[in-house]
Amino acid sequence: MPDHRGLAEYLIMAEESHHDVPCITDKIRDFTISMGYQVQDELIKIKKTQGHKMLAFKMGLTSPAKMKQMKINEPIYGTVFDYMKVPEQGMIIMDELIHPKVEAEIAFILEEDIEGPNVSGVEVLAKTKYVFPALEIIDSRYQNFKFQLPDVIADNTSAARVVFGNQLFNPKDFELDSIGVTLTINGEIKGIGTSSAVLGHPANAVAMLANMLYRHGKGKVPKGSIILSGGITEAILLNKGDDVTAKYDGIGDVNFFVK
Ligand code: OOG
Ligand code: MG
Repeated sequence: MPDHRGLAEYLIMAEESHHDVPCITDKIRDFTISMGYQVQDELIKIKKTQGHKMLAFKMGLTSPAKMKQMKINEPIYGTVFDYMKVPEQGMIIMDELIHPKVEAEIAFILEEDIEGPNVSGVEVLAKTKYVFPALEIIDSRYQNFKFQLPDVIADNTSAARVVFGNQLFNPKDFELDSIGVTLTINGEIKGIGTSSAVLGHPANAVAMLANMLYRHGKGKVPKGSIILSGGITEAILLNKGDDVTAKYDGIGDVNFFVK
């Protein structure tokens, strides 16, 4: 059995020192998905004892663009912490990160609990209070941003920073599966997509989260939870000086700078 706690500390050390590390699967050939989630659980425990609070759940690898880019075709979940939040029009600090990339997502806030095993996108929509646009800044702790599925799960799905749009929207007012998104850096278009890329409808990613948590014996997704449904376009590498804006049809813009 691998030392789950030790591996979680290895990844937190990489995050805190802003230095990438070799993949776990390079060292432990038979490191499985289930072990990956056990390391993630330890990592979350350590973060909580450090005083960090959970801000949101995140789903990852939910769109063809992301699955193709990372060469992994299975969705995963992780946890976003309070210290990862950067205000809209705020600054992310390059020197605190390793090789960050940005991706445009749609986030949900639940009005009621959802609990697996058979949650559907329709149920999620009925139990969603608000949706809003969100940018996720992912930062793999692994060298060259390359990993196998169990590695990225252990690494809390590369979670690093989030920037939330300022306005909340009622999901009933939108066709949530046909929101066009344009990701622009320094005035140049870097990514274009439509929200249907996320499992046909981003609510399906939230349903999948509930069903996965249930399968893993982790209970429900409680009301009030924020859930990031996964990148719509492929993730774009960031550089110092970047001015990043995502424009979402009908639900506004999200912007931040890289210092
Ligand atoms: C894993 C995290 C993916 C998403 O939205 O697809 C993710 C990675 O690509 O490093 O957050
Ligand atoms: Mg993401």
